[in-house]
Amino acid sequence: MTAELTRRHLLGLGALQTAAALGLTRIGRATAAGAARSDHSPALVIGSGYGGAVAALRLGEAGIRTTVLEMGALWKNPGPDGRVFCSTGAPDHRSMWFRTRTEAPLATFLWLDVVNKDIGLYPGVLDRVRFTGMSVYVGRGVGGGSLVNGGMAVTPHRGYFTEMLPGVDAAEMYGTYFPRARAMLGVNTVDPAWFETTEWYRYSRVARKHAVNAGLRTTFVPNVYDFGYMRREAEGSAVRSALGGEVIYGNNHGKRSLDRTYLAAALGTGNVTIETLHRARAVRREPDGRYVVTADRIDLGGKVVETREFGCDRLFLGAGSLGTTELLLRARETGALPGLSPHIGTGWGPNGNVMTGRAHHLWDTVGAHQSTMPVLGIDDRDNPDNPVFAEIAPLPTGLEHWVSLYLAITRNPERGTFTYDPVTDAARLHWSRAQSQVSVASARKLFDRINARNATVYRYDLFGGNRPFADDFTYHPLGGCVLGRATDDHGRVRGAPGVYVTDGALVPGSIGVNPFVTITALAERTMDRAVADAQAR
Ligand code: FAE
Repeated sequence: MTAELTRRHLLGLGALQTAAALGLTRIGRATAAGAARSDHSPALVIGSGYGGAVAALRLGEAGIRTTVLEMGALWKNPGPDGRVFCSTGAPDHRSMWFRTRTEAPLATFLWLDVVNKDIGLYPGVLDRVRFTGMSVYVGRGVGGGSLVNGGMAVTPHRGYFTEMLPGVDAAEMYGTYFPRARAMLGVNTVDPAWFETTEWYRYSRVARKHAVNAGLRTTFVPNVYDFGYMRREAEGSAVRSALGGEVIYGNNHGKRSLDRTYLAAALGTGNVTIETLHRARAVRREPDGRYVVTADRIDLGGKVVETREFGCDRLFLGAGSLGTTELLLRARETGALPGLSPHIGTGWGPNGNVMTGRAHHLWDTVGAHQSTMPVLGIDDRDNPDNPVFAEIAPLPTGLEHWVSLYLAITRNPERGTFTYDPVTDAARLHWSRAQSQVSVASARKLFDRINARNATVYRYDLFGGNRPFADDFTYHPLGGCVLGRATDDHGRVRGAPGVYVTDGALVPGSIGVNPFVTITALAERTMDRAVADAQAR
């Protein structure tokens, strides 16, 4: 990290803390006393996840004044318990986006309704967006998915990347953009010697043993959680986060989420302002070629307290696969941007996600202590008959439960489509349970083999409906505005000059591994081009 970057990070972190301390919804240069509220910026970014954060930093660095609109909250202020986020074991109003009850991926344990809890309505950090046959988990807040995800930072195999995105120069991606993304995100790996001995990863070692018994290979998975911090947690010299059951409702410590990396650096340029609790809902183009985004500002109860219009010369969409697709689909179908491509809304997929659990023999204990950050995956990606990457996931209940949990990433070629529903003014996903069966069949092939070799069985008590496979939700929504189809090969939206897509909507439904490194690297590539476009004007 260069000195300049460090200085920027510090300045940006200061801006975030100041906004939190003062209870402001606006973060950045406009936080300064007396700064005028400006609703026109040369660049406007929607969303502050991976795509939005990369856009904000690279624009700010280029000296382009930029506003970021984020529908979620800034997560920096501790609650009465002294913590910013709640844990998975004791969720409260901070856990979920305007819900009265949590909707965790695991529905039950031993068929008992002990996982989900009643909560108060609040702009909590995790959302579950429900469509028929598929629901999609997403992060809400300054940092998007980085606030709630498992931190696994995986670079896809080059062959599969090229198959999925043939219009992208792979040499440039693997030589420049993937390394740049990993460095900026702060990717690190667990110390193998510590991994082999710590009680916190016994669950991974047991699952590895069973995979190896079945002739399978495992691989260490890099992560953005600071493993040095995790070791201090284990030694008792640091406050527990990954070792304290924190993950899907946020990590209070240890995780290098985007607010600590890209967004801090973006704010530190002095050119970037983030408007939180602002939900963009419409985009139109003025006769002079500028874009105007209409956004609702909501309060902590979800009530719209103000509707604002933000003008810009260039618009960067980083609202995630669902958010970006919905905004463009609505703009096309309502006639606001009639020239958009018919490909908007197509090419969506859940990255072949399937979750499953296996029950062990009594002697194969997984340990009551489990780190929430996965570090090992079953890597059968090179199997031509059934390529699967299955991360060994934690189930941190604080008790021995003899369960191995997995998130399998299969290569499902099925794709879903979004249409615009004028009655609800929302995008509707067309994805059937039959389409998920392709992923289930692939996961079943892998785990049947592991069960057969270890004389073990599936768990039927975890996902509701006595199902051993959860095929009705995804953590990895991808596509909807696919690179090279809805956009050109550089993320420039066809039919809307000056509009760019920088997020997971660009990836055509599947990438074979956890996606945020790919999303970040593609965003870096898009922003190189976008900044060059801006400077060429
Ligand atoms: P994303 O990070 O979702 O950011 C979009 C942002 O836009 C969010 O902050 C939204 O609140 C905001 N937004 C949406 N609509 C609007 C609007 N209309 N107006 C204003 N703001 C808006 O998008 N991936 C990995 O690679 N490794 C993992 O270990 C991993 N674990 C995961 C665990 C969980 C529980 C979840 C939910 C996801 C996980 N993922 C993981 C997926 C990863 O977080 C996801 O692919 C990225 O966050 C997607 O990045 P985008 O920039 O596309």
